[in-house]
Order: sequence, then C-alpha cells, then structure tokens
Amino acid sequence: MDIPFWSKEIETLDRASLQAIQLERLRDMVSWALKTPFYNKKLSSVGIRSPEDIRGFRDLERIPFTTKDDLRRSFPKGLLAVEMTEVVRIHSSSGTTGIPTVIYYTRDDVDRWTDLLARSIVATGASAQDIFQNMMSYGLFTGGLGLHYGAERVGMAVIPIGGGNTKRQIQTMKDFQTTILHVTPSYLLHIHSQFEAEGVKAGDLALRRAFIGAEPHSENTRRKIDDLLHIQAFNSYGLSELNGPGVAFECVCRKDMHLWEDAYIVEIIDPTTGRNVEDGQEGEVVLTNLIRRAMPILRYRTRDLAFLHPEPCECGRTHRRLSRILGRTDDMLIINGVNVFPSQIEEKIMKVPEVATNYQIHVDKKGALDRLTVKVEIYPKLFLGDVAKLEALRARIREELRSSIVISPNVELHEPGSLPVSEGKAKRVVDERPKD
Ligand code: DLL
Repeated sequence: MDIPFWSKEIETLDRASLQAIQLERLRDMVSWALKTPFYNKKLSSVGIRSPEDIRGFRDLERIPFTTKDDLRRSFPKGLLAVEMTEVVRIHSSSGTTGIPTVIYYTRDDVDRWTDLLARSIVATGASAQDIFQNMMSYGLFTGGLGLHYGAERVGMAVIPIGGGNTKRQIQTMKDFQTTILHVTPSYLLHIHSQFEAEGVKAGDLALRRAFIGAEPHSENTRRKIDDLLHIQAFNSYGLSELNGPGVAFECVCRKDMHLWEDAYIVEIIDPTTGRNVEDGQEGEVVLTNLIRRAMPILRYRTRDLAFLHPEPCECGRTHRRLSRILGRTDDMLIINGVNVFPSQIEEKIMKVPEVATNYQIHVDKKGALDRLTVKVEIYPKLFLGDVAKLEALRARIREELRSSIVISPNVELHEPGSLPVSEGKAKRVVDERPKD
C-alpha cells in the first residue's frame, strides 16, 4: 500500500525520540502554565514551581487533573498565559449547561494546530487535487475553521459552506464535483436521505472521502456511510479544549485514529481511581496540550471513554492509535438500575439493514419505573408491506438490543424524516425523567 505522509520524519519517529520531544515540550508548557493564575496555584500546591521540577514522566502524574468545571470557573481569562495583544484567535463553547469555556491561540499556536490538520488530512490519502466541502459550522466551534486552515495548507480547493441548508449542500457537491466532505456522521446520513428528493444518486457525484467527527458513532454507522455514499469515511477526534479537531485522525488503514503524540500527551485513566491503565484497556482519555502557549492545558479530563491500541499500525506511524470513542463518563443512562451507554444502542441498530439513518433514545418514567424507548427510522418501502412483517422487525430490533443492553426497550418504527435532525452534533438522547 502506498502510504502518504505530510511530515514523515515526525510521524514515524522512534518512541524514545518522541518521548524526548514530549518531555521537552511539557517543560515548556509548564513554564507557560505557571504564568496563569489558575495553574500557578495548582502547580505550586504540588511543589512544581519551575519547569525544572519536571524531571521525567513520573512528574507528570504529580500534576493535578484539569476539568471542564475548572475552565468554567476560570472564565474568561484565568488560563490566559500571554498578553491579549498576542492572541489572534478565540474559540468558545457554550456546552449544554450554557456556562461558556473559552480557548485562546497565538499566531504560532494556530500555525502548529494547522500543521496537525494538514498531517491528518494527508494521512487519509487526500491531497492538493481534492475539492473539499467543509460542512462543519464556522464560528466559535472549532470544527469549521480548524479544518479550513488545514485543508488550505494542504492546497485543496476549499468550499467554506459551513453547516446546514441541505439542498444547497447537495447542489454544491454537484456544481463543484466535491471529492471530500467534512461533516458530522449524523448530518451526512441525513444529507444522503435527501439525495432522492434532489434527484441525485451517490454514484453521480465525485465524492471519495468524508472526514466524520465531533460526535460519537459506531463502526456500523461508518460502514453504512461508506456503503450508502460509495466513499471511505475517516474518523476524526478532537475537542476545543485541546485546540479542536486534529487530536487524533484515521490514516489510510482506517483501523482507529493516530493520536499526534508530539502535540499531545495521552493518558488513559480509570475514571474512579484516577490511575493510569495499561494500553488496550478502556478508560477515560486525559490529554495534555504540548503546543498551545496562549492557553496551556495540562492533564485535561475529557470524559471520553476509549483505549489505546498496544500494537503499531501497518502504515508505519509510531504515534499510538486511539480507539473510537466508546462512550462518555457522563452519558451513561441508568435504566431501572441497569447501566446503558447510548453507543451500545447505536451499534446494534445500525447493524439492522432495514434501519435507515436516524434514531433517538427516549427515556421517561411510568409510575415508579424507568421506560426506555428506542425510536428508529426505517426505509419507507417497508411501510407498504404487511403489519406482521413490521411487527417481526420490531421484535428483531428489540431482541438485538436486549442481547447487548440486557433490558428490553420499547421499539418504535418511524418513517424517514419524522425524527428530529441536527445539522451539527446530533442530540440522540432525550431523558424526560423528573430530576430529583
Ligand atoms: O467537536 C471538535 C471537532 C470538530 C472534532 C470536528 C472533530 C471534528 P467540541 O465541540 O469541544 O469539539 O466537542 C468535543 O465531542 O469530547 C467528544 O465527546 C466528542 N467528539 C469529538 N470527536 C469525536 C469523535 C469538537 N470522532 C467532544 N467520536 C469530545 C466521538 C467525538 N466523539
């Protein structure tokens, strides 16, 4: 297989040299972090008062974790390590609680981040020959501008269309013969569901790849995207606290995502004890940013659950691979005492061929008991068949789900287009149980 590289030397660096770079950059980050009121206090409390106090990786474990709440409490400038005049970009996320977090970048920070994205893009086999339709929203969200800069650096023709307006998205794919899409997997599936109405077949378009990310999706969803659109979809992971997209990205092998270890230190911890687990074991992803000086972030608890592959990738890159995100420490539903992750549900329903592209998980209470309903859209022609067949399908989906999540949910079959769609991150879970 022909393996494309953006910066081969750094992407294939031996582990010892990679770790030496990490350590040097960690010291640099600590020196910037000490300039912020937040980290100055936090690091001093564990006896880290200068970069020299970081003698080896063991000292990393002395650094206390940083959480989303820390960032909120430090809003707006508690983590700013440079003068405002040095800042060239601000991103922010309001999150579900509405309390914002803010991220600052210097010119060099943006430049280093852009390079990671160029590296990620080229790792998928994309090149300057491609026409890139960036369907992630521009603005405070990092998905739009992040990839935009990376794609321009690679030299692709970038269409900065942003999110939404499905009709126009499809027309644009036709007009410019788009070859690559950047989009959330849920929105991409929705777009596909509108192809027929717009008189388009996947085969008529020039699409070859999609970069899908910003929200969880299963391997079965990826396969569905590949099959329906006749493309290869590549998983892309990142979060605004760690710059945005470009933390980890799949290469041409598509066997999970290389996490760029010269730019981030990744740890997988047991979320209850906070201790590091072995490679191959699932836990919470903790990340240290090694390349952003305007706003250093050390040992950030992402709440995302994943594992690191212990074995190297066939592509020759030495940066370890992160599994797809398997859930979040805060998205677990407890249904009558049973723990259920939305990702388990998605994995099962997307395997059922009759299931179309959209679904929703609904939880409420009936009397004293929790009630779980999985609403799935199925292809319209199935509604033309007889009722017994639909009943059998419903029972089959319920049984598939029961085999994975132990409890037996209600299953509702819906026509395509009847469940809410999102043009960005999908909201899959509606929990209407009273909060006590
Ligand atoms: O979603 C950055 C991004 C933009 C990544 C475009 C990829 C593509 P935030 O809005 O801060 O940043 O949300 C970060 O989204 O902690 C995960 O829970 C989730 N997430 C991001 N990528 C993936 C993925 C952007 N590939 C949060 N798979 C993260 C599963 C993902 N979850």
